[in-house]
Formats: sequence, structure tokens, C-alpha cells
Amino acid sequence: MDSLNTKKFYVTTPIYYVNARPHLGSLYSTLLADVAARYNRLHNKKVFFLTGTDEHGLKIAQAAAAVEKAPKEFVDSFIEPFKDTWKLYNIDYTRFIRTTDPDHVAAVQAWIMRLMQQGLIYKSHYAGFYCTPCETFVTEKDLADNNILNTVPLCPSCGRTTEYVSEESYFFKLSAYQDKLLQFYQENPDFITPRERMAEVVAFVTSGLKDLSISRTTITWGIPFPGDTHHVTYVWADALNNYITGVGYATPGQEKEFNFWWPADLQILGKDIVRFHAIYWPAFLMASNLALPKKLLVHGWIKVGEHKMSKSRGNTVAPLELAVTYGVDQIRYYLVRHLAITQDSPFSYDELEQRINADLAHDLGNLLNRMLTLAIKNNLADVAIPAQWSGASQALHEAEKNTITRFITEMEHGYMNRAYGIVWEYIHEVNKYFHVQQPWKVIKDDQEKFAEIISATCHALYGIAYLCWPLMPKKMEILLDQLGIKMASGSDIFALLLSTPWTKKFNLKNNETVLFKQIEQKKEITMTEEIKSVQKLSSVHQTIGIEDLTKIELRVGTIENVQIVEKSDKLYALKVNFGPFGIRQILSGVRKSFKPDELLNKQALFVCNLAPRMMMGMESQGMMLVAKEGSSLVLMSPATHVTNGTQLS
Ligand code: ME8
Repeated sequence: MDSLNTKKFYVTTPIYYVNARPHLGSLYSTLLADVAARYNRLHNKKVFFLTGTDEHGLKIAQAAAAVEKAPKEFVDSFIEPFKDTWKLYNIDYTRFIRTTDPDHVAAVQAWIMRLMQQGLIYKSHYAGFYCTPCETFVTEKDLADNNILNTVPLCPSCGRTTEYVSEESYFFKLSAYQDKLLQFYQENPDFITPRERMAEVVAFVTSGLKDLSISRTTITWGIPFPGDTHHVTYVWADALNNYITGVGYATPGQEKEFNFWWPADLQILGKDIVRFHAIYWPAFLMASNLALPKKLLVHGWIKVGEHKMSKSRGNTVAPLELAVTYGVDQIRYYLVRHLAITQDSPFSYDELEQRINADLAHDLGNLLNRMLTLAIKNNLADVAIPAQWSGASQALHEAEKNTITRFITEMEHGYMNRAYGIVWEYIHEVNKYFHVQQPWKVIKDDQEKFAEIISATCHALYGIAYLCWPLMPKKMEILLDQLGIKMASGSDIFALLLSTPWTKKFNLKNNETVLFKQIEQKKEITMTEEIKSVQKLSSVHQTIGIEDLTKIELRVGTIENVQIVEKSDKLYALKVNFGPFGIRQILSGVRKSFKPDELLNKQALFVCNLAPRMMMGMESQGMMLVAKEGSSLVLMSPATHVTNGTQLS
């Protein structure tokens, strides 16, 4: 984060599209921001933590239309699920910005006007391809890279079909910033963590930047373009600006506030949106004469099997159920400590359970419990400062300081997973100390020495509690409470830990709380009460209720590719286009009834929220519906052509 010398810390997350509830991927970015914010609060900095939702654009408009809702009503319905999830996970944000917030809308319009006055935005005509799921214009370079100059290209980012667009548009003079951007990257090699991501960005900019279309005429769900009612603002020109409008940019009376917080110290995002944040966003800021963010932290994807966890693939894991089953801080720990920032990581229940048992219940929880039980059993609830520290205890203190220094270095660079790896090395050392010192034997003939070992262990746990507080705030508050300590505030805790001797008194509590419980038996994801009650109903009656029916997501899609699955004599692998919900691979055992060209380019009905299944080594992301008449199958197609992705109701 490279911000040790400033007294404020401004951190942002991407603002999430509100076409579904938050999933583990959105939670991951938000958690990283929360850990960074809390870590900086411990440095006694003023912190602004901005998160929120991205509510405009074609993708949202289409998703709203598919469920026959007005866009605003549709986006409103997702705000509480987002806020509730963040609350459940103790995400301590300062502002939850919505791109439909009036101050944001006004500030984006003011921004456009300013750039127009400077001649940096002009009107012209756009003709090319557009990817709605990514809300991105496909560049000529993308087409050339993919060798797809003659057909309708797939999006270079998500691989889905793009659409040809030809419309009047306002353009931002992105091309004018090519050299300035390259110079900036050169002068600021640590602008992006991890550094390797910088190479992709530099290569893209070096290959040439074209001016960027920043308005659309074919949709209405967006911020009205100032002075031209036929246009709405392109969703990324709207969304990226949230990072400045969220702290008062172009809002009368907020100048001081804005000048205090901007530039952002850390902007967190997934690798899917690096081009927008590392190229367009800095260029927008340069055009506005504003400083650039100090660092972008670009993390990899959480995967399920081979695929990115995503709303459109329907392979998401719900944060709510995970928290109920495993505990909030356990999930916070697993995501931040065990997923590497630098790469894609699979999500695995087995690994999650192993980490909870080994790292949390065994390494940390047991250490605390053993020390507490032993001390209290031997009437040592009030732990005084020892007259002298043994060599082993001094070494433990030195190791703590070394840990804190290395921890800070990793945190400042944004490598939070590594920082907590270092903390766990120290926890292992404390365990070793406790084991080697054998306080349970020492108590038999040396009370003073016993008290010294307990005090050293308490001091070590005290330091660990602060190091881990950004990651597991609630559990660490319990740990401190069991040591009889109140959370300190008003000073830089890490500086204090590094500069002061071990002179704390502890007042141990004999409460029965087990900090982290072992998972004895493999857990089953807890079902919500809603699901349970529905199940009860359906086991009593043979009929199903409307609530069961609405759980099945049936949609229309066009079969765009039919491929024979070699290892099977029944299966086809279909590529099905669901419009705004993307292209999915669906395996279907209909080979005996249909030749490929009887399916190709046909519309059919599909179950879209079936959990992904592996068949013959391939993933099926849904199910095609057919009618069975005797031994033959009949394709279920709509009577007339309907928009791909349309839901059956
Ligand atoms: O792109 N693994 O919104 P979005 C890790 N509105 N992180 C993931 C993830 C996964 N499987 N899936 C999503 C948008 N994310 C735009 C952003 S910002 C001005 C506008 C995280 O809802 C990751 O941070 O598609 C990714 O960049 C972000 O969610 C995309 O969220």
C-alpha cells in the first residue's frame, strides 16, 4: 500500500453489477478491502472505504426486462442482499455508493461537461462490435489478435458472442494519453500489484490506443448525457468515476473532503477488469488534472473446477450459507489467507475444513485454551510482569518484532495472503515455545518461572490478536477479552508493538468459549429455513407449491454449436447462447434422436440453475428440455423467435 507516511487511507472495491446476489467472488474483493482498511485503522490512520453497486447499462436493462421489471425496481431489489451480506461479514465500509445516487449522477455529468469544454470529448460515429456481458467495445486490436476479421467475433475477454453496433457516439480522446500512460507506468513500476499484470497493460497501450466511445444511443438506462438527450453515458465512464464522486468530486461544498481523500491509496479489483482500471481510468484522471491512484491490487479468480465462479455460469457459492455453516471469521480467514492474490484459486470445501481445523482450531485456538486452562487451574488469573525474561522468552519477543516488520512489508505491497503466512509462522513458534518450556511440569517446583512462561505466551497472543484483527475482528476481540485486554485506539498499534518492551499485565478469563471449534464431521451446507420449509411441505404432499416452481430457472437459448462427445454414444456438447446470461456448455443425451443440424441454430428451453455436473470429463451447465413420445424425443422450441435468455414464467 506504500502509504505508511500518510495519515489517511482511501480504499475502494469494484462496484458490483446488480443482476444477482453477491457471491464468493464479490465477497473476496470486498474482504481484501476490509482487511486493508482495518490494518490501516490499526496504524491510526483516518480511513475511507468505498464500495457499492454498478446499476446502469445494457446488461442490467436486459436482465431487468427478462424478469419484466423496470430497471430501477430491479436494481433496488438487490441492494439489501448486498448490504446484508457485507453486514454479516463485518465489512466496515464508509460509503455504499450506487451509480443511481443523485450526487453521483450530477458529478458524472459535471465531469463530462468539463472534459467537453477542454475539447477532450467530441461527437462522431461508432461502428464495431460490443460485448454486453462485459459492457465493452471490442477494439480492432482485439479482432486482429484473435484473427477474426471476417465473422462476428467472440469477446476477447469473456469469449461470448458480440453484437454489431453502429451509432452516433461521443468519444473521449484516449489516443492523446498513450505516451503519458506509458511514461507513467515506467515511472511507477509498483502501480499494479502483482507486477506481472503490468506487462499486459503496457503491451496493450504500446500497440496503440484509439479514442473511446463513451455514450450510447440505443439504450435509455444510463446517466443522461449532458446537453444531448439522445445519448446516455457509457456504463464504464459512469462506473469508474464512482471512485471520485464517492468522496465528493464535483459536488458543491465537498471540495475539502475530496481534496483530503483523493487520490485513492489502494484500489482492489479482479483481473477481468484490469484494462478499464489501468488504462481508461488513469487516462480519465489525467484528462481531469487529478492525481492517479497510488496502487491497483489486481487479484485472480476464485474458480470452481476449470471455470471462473460467476453469476452467468451459475456456479456461485453463496456467502450466507458458508457463514452459517462455518462461521464468518473462518471464511474471512480462508479466503484472504489461502487464496493467492497472484493466481486463480479453486474453491474447495475440503481445503476450507482442513484449514479451519489445522490453522484455526489447532494452531491458534488450542494454544489459547491450553494456556488459559493451565494458568487458571493453577490460580494464575492475574498475570504480572515478570522480574526477568528468560532467553527463550526474549527470543520469542524478538521473533514477534521480526514478524511484525515482515507482516507490514507484505501488507504495504498488498500481498495479504503472504502477510498472514508470516503470522502463522510465528504462531507455530509460539506453540513450539509453549511445548518446549513445559509449563505443566515447571509449575510443580518453580511458580515464578511458570508465571514468566504464561506471561510471555500472553504477550505473544496479544501481538497475534492485533496482527489478526484486520482478518478476524470478532474472534480477535474475544481473544483479547479472554486475556483481559480492551482494544487500544488512538495510536499506531504496530509502531507501539515494535517499540515497547513486554510490560503488559493480563487478567485471564475462565470463560468456556472455544475460539474455533474443530470440524469433526464433514459439514453439509446449512439449508436456509425457507428451503427447509419448502422441503417439508413437498414431502407431505405429492403436489408442489409455486415457490418450488419459481426455484427452477427456465430460459430460452439458441443452440449455436453441436459437438459429438467422443467418449459417449448418447451425448452432444451444445454451446447455447442465453443473451445477457452468456453462452453455456450444456451436455444432452439426445444423439439418437437428433442429427446435429436438426439442433443447430434452433431455439430451445433449458433449465439454467441446475448445479454444474461433470459428464465424460466435460462440465454441463444446465439441461435441455425435450418431450418424450414413445421412444422418440421432440425438441421444445418457442412457437416464434424470442430474445435469448428470456425466462419462462
Ligand atoms: O465488473 N473470483 O462488476 P462485477 C474473484 N461493475 N473475484 C471475482 C470473481 C471470482 N470468481 N467474480 C467476481 C463489474 N469477482 C463492474 C465493475 S468497477 C468501476 C465496475 C470480483 O459484478 C472481482 O473483483 O462483474 C471482479 O473484478 C468483480 O467482482 C467484478 O464484479
